[in-house]
Amino acid sequence: MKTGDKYILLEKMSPLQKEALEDPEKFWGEQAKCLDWEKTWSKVLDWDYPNAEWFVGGKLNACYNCVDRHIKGNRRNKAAIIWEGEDGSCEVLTYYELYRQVNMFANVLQNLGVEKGDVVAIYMPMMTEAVVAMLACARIGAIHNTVFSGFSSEALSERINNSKAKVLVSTNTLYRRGKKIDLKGIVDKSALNCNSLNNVIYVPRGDEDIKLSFGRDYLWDELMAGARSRVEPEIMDSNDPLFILYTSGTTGSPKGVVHATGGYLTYATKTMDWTWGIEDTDVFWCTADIGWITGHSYVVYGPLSLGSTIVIYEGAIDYPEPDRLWKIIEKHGVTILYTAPTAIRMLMKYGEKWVKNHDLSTLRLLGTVGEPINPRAWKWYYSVVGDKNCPICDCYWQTETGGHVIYPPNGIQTVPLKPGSASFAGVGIEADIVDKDGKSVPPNTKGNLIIKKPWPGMLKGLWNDPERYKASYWNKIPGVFATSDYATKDDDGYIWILGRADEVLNVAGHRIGTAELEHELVSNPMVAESAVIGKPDEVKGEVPVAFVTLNPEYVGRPKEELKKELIQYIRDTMGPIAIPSIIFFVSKMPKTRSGKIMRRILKKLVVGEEIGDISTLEDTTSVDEIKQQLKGSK
Ligand code: 6R9
Repeated sequence: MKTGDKYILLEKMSPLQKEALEDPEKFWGEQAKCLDWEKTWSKVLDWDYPNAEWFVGGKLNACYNCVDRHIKGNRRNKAAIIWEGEDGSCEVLTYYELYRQVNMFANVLQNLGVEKGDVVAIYMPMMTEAVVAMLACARIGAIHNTVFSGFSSEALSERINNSKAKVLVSTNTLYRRGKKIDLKGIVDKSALNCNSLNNVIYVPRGDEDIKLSFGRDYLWDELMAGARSRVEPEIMDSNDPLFILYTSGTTGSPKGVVHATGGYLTYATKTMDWTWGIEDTDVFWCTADIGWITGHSYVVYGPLSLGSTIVIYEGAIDYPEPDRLWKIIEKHGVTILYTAPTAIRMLMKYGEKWVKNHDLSTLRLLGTVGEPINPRAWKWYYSVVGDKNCPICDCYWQTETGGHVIYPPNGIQTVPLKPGSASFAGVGIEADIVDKDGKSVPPNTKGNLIIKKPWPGMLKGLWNDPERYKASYWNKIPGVFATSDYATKDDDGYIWILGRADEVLNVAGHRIGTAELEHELVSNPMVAESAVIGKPDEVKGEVPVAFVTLNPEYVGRPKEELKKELIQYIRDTMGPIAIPSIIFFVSKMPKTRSGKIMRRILKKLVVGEEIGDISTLEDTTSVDEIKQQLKGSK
């Protein structure tokens, strides 16, 4: 049914998409003019498979584009950031104020010896200073490496060490659900294992004294007090790295995804506009944390490059009451809300009354990202939250794609929506669904989602690991970019994402590598072997379930005690988001004769599906044992 594709190309494609696919280089060359360039490129794309260089020879500065150019125009006094703390306190930063802070912090970094090409780690919750720190890095050509503030000290050290970060920007305390979390304690522990790290800067939060380690630690406010108020933006090559962001892969260690300046910023800016059709009066609230890619492209770079007003909220969206999110929308007049299905499902559980008590009439668009949205949550979002007035923009993309790749382009044309489908490939994206040999599959058939040609938001590579870059994205299905997601196309050409094709779980929209979690489990002395699978969950989409065999000396110990210890261990080593929802202690794993653990069988047992033929198993009694345990756990 090749005509299926043609139908979409002819009927549903916007003139912009036609232009983009007919002559990509001409098209992207035109689009890149949305940025201010210090020097125009000599070539739009240099494609040396699998390495792409975008806007070759072009020079620009990302911070200049997100800040300076707006204060020169009429956005000088426009709100850039509306920040709200969990305790209800608010702060508004105009573009001029943002400009001042970014300049001063850029100078602070310079004074600590940070130079172009150095890496600066940022381990902060949602505070304005986190955005300031990112932009200040971009201003002086330093590469930021943001680490989600819910990660453990070990995860932080691993990311600092792998990127050889020189400076870390953090805070002493994180507020979550009214509780204080001692971030400084985590940083102190982590810093002990980081040789490259010279300095830590703390933004003080709360009124406790912060014990500083002499010669290493500084307070943000004190350094800012002595900083110059103007730092010229460093003129960067379009292909210089802008940031590194670590994400879970199929093997043990996280992958350091690198995005380069010109291509990434062009793509973040354009997709921001194509998706939402940004207007100057919009108040855009993307609830993602800056520790994830969504926080990079659609909290910081996309909106600020367009001179938008963003909302940043520090705490939990259902604290102190389930209507906190709705309250914030009402209070700040949010026009576009961009959040995750897991958040929608959680808020839906609290019930409609919490929504209906608030005037949400400012909303004009609603977005979702991070995982497939189930039609029930979609419909609730559409009718209860949006009052049937706001299209739902289901945006599919990845850390690696830099920006949305499958999404309804509200800023350009309206497409009829189908609950649960992210609709069509975005402007300039040639996506397809193929079998393992790269052959297109017919409509309504499950296949691998791939992208055929490079696009400006595509990752530049993996930090210091060109081989892994090739193997992870370009060698799976030769010649094309493999997303590692399964998808299908329906008869109307709508794309439906079916979830990860690799061993990566999607827990509440966060990527967790099963291999990474298994690796941590077996590094605990109690554990001999481990296998992790994902179990569907009503709110989080998916939760990790761990199977563990114990080392002989621990076999007799009470299971509850062991469980508690292992949970604490995972909390410390990976952070709370990776904690398994169930841990099964088994005496043996179901394995093939060649000794491979059959995770497929474990998964079927947990979700209650027929396990089918188990003749390849070495010892089928392992399955009976697990069945017994599952009965007991119900
Ligand atoms: C942006 C982000 C990427 C993985 C991706 C896919 C899943 C993201 C989705 C979606 C269905 C959507 N995903 N958006 N699945 N519909 N709208 O989440 O990046 O953290 O790298 O995760 O998330 O499985 O491969 P990242």
